[in-house]
Amino acid sequence: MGFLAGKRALVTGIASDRSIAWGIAQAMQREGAELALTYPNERLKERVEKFAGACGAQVVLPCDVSTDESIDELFVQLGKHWDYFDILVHSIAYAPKEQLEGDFLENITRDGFRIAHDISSYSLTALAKGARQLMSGRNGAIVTLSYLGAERAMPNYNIMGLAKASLEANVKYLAYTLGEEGTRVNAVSAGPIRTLAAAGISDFRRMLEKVEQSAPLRKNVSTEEVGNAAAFLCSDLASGITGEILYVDAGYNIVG
Ligand code: 0WD
Repeated sequence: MGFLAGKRALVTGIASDRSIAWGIAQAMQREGAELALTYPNERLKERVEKFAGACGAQVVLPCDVSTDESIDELFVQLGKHWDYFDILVHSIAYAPKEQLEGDFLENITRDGFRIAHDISSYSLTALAKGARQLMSGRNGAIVTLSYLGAERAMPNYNIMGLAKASLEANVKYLAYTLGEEGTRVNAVSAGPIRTLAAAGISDFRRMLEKVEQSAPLRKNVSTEEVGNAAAFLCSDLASGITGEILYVDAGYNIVG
């Protein structure tokens, strides 16, 4: 029996078979969880439905985290299928592409700042707010995805570094707030992985090369490795862990 047997997990952020959320969904399914998936727009609907078929998810619902209406509707619709659930996976980030390259000060705009923080950090708060009732009192767990650029200035990551710093603070405040209800909140800080979101970051290839050369394990991590860690964090095996940022980066954060 898997370590997530009997748990229900809502997974956001699957956009392709390279998505970190897909690695997480596969690990959670393997460990016995029942899944529901979301898609952000009509363009991705069919694709996410295929992924749902592949991981046995019976519930597939729209959710664009840029509006409260869409988030409210997600939980109304989810409530028709599930009267409770245990796990929320937040694997969502966005910033306009021109904000993710070159001179940070030259390229940053008020609007770029707002969008990056809204979609990449506030969306976690908003989803946690919407999920609160359905998750309360179940030893539930929320997990999100961060990156080392939250703590260190890195070339091209720019505005997303600020948004990830906000996301990590968000994890701690949510953990503090939801702890009394038995819900734990953690982040996985993943090493670079070539996904659709990563394609928006200028010179991403250099980041991959640097990790491969200098990380203690001399390799880049896979979505499977990130998925396994996220599944663990959301399981009862991690019942003593909350407010934590867990590095799954082949050890890169300890060097340099
Ligand atoms: O190197 C990497 N790939 C790393 C990614 C290293 C460390 C962390 N991360 C983080 C990302 O910042 C993000 O928070 O992992 C998370 C997942 O990203 P990913 O798996 O790398 O990228 P991707 O497969 O593109 O999934 C991100 C998805 C979107 O994909 P697209 O490609 O359509 O932008 O976030 C979702 C969407 O599915 N998304 C939204 N979902 C709902 N509403 C929205 C939105 N408004 N915007 C984006």
